[in-house]
Amino acid sequence: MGIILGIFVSFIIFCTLAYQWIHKRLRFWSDRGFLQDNPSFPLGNLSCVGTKRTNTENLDYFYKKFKGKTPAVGLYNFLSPVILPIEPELVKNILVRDFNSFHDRGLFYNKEDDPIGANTLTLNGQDWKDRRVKLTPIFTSGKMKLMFELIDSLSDKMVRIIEDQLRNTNDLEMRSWLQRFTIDSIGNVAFGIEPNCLENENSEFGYFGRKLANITLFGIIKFIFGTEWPDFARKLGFGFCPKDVGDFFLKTFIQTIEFREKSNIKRNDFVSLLLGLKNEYTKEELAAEAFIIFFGGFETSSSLMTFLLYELALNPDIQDRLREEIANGIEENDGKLNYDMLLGLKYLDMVVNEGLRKYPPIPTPIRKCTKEYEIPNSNLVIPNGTIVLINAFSLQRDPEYFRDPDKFDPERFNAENIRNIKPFSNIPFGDGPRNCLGMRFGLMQSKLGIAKIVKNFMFQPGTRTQIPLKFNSTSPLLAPEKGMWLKVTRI
Ligand code: HEM
Ligand SMILES: *[C@@H]1O[C@H](CO)[C@@H](O)[C@H](O)[C@H]1NC(C)=O
Ligand SMILES: *[C@@H]1O[C@H](CO)[C@@H](O)[C@H](O)[C@H]1NC(C)=O
Ligand SMILES: *[C@@H]1O[C@H](CO)[C@@H](O)[C@H](O)[C@H]1NC(C)=O
Ligand SMILES: CC(=O)N[C@H]1CO[C@H](CO)[C@@H](O)[C@@H]1O
Repeated sequence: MGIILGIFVSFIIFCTLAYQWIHKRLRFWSDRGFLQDNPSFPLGNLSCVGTKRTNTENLDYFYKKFKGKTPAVGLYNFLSPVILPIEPELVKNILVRDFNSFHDRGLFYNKEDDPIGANTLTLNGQDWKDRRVKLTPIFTSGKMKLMFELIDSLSDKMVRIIEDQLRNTNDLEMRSWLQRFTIDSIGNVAFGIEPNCLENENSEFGYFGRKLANITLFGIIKFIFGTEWPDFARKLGFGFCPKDVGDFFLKTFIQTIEFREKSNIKRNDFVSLLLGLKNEYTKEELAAEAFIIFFGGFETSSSLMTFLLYELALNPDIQDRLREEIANGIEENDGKLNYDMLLGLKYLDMVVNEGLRKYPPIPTPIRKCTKEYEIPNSNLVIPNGTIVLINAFSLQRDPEYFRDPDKFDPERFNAENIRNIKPFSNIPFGDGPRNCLGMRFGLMQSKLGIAKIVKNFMFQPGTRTQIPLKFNSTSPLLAPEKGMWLKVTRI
C-alpha cells in the first residue's frame, strides 16, 4: 500500500514539475520582451504544419501577422524557442554585418558515427571557416566552365529520353525527369560515376538520393533533438542522415577516389578538385564534401526548374520569348551552347531570377546565434544558442518589396528595375560569408537544363496540372503537392 502511495505521490510531483517547466518554457520569448503567439503543447507553433500548411506557409503566417509590429518574432518548434526576423535590415545584420554572432548553422552532425554529415553545410566555428576557405576555389567560374561539357551531354540525353516518352503520351510528370537529370549530373561530377537515373528510375544512386529527400517524422524528431542537445544526441549515435544512406555515399566516393589514384585518371570534375585537397583532409572528410555537393545541389536545381516549367506553361508569351532568345543564341554560336553564351542570355537570367524569387528552393536558411545579440534600436536581446530562421520566402513574396508578388514577372529583374529591389528582400542563395557555396554550379545546371528543354519542347497546362499549384505540406523544401504534370509537345 505504502509503495503504491509513494509511486502515486512521486507521479503527481513529477507531473507538476513537468507542467511548470513546460509552462515556463513556452514563455521563453515573452519573458524576454519579444512578441510571441500563444503556442500549444507539444507542437509549439507547428500545430498546423503537415496538415493545413507547409512549414514555409506556417512561417509566412507569422511573418504577416507580426510584420510592422516587431523586428523579430519569437516562435516555438515543439518546445524549442526559435526566432523569426521580419525586417530586411535585421536580416542584413544577421547574415553580413554582425556575422560574428551568427557564424554557425546549428544543424546537427556527428563526426564519429556519421562522418558524411560533418561538412561545410553543417560544421561550426573554426572547423567551418577552414573548410569553407579550402573549398571556395573549387567553385569558381573557371572550374564551372570545365564541367560544362559533362552537364551539357547529360542535358542532351534528357532531351532524347523525354522525346522517347512522347511516343506514348503527351502528359508527363516533369518533376521526376528533372530530378533524374540533376541526380545524373551531380552523381557524375561529385562521385565520378554514371548513376544512369535518366534511363533507370530505380538505379541505386537514385534510390538513395530520393531516400535522402524523404524526411520522416522520426527523422524530424531526431533532428530537433540533435539541434537542442547535440552532445547527448552524439552519445546516442544519432547522425545527420540514415545510416544506410550515409554508408552508401561514403563507400561510393571512396571507391571512386581509390580507383582514380590507382589508375591515375584525371577528369574535370569535383572529384578531381576534392582529391587536390587530399593532403589536408581524410577520405571521409572529402566524401562528406562530395555528399553535400549532392545533397545541396540535386533537389534545389530540380525544384527551381520544375516551378519554372509551371510558370512557363501558364505564361506562353514568356515561354515564346525565352525560346526565341535561346534559339537565336545557339544559332549565332554555330549551333552549340557554351558556358559564356548561356550565362550571357539576358532574358533567361531574368526568368531564372524571377523563379528563384517566387519559389526559393531553400525557403528558410537557418543560422545559430553564437553570441548574445542585441537587436539595434530595440531593447530585444537574442540569447546565445538561439536558432534563427531566415525566411526568404516571406520577404520575396512581400507586396511591400515586390508589387503583386504572386505574379510571375521576369521584368522585375530587367536592367532598370533590378536596381530598385530593396536590399536583402531577395535572398534565394542566402547572403554573407555563409551564403550558398554552389551558386554558380546550381545556376549553370538549371539554366542549361531549362535552355535545352525549352528549345526542344513546348509546355502547356494539361488535364492533370494542378492550378493553382499547392505545396506538399510534409516536404521540408518547396515541392508541388501533386508533382508537375504538363502537356509536352516536341517542336
Ligand atoms: C538553384 C540552386 C541552389 C539554391 C537556390 C541554393 C540555395 C542555398 C541557400 C539558401 C543556402 C543557405 C545560405 C545561407 O545560409 O546564407 C545554401 C547553402 C549551401 N549550398 Fe546551395 N543552393 C543551390 C545549389 C547548390 C549547389 C549546386 C551546391 C553544390 C554544388 C550547393 C552547395 C551549398 C553549400 C555547400 C551550402 C552551405 C554553405 C555554408 O554553410 O558555408 N548549393 N544554398
Ligand atoms: C518515404 O518514407 C516512408 C516512411 O518510411 C515510406 O513509407 C515511403 O515509401 C518512402 N518513400 C520513398 C519514395 O522512399
Ligand atoms: C554560447 O554558448 C555556447 C554553448 O552553450 C558556449 O560554448 C559559448 O561559449 C557561448 N558564447 C558566448 C560568447 O558566451
Ligand atoms: C510529399 O513529401 C513527402 C516528404 O518529403 C513525401 O514522402 C511525399 O511522397 C510527397 N508527396 C508527393 C505527392 O510527392
Ligand atoms: C495555440 C496555438 O497553436 N497557437 C498558435 C500557434 O501557431 C498556429 C499556427 O501554426 C496558430 O494558428 C495558433 O494560433
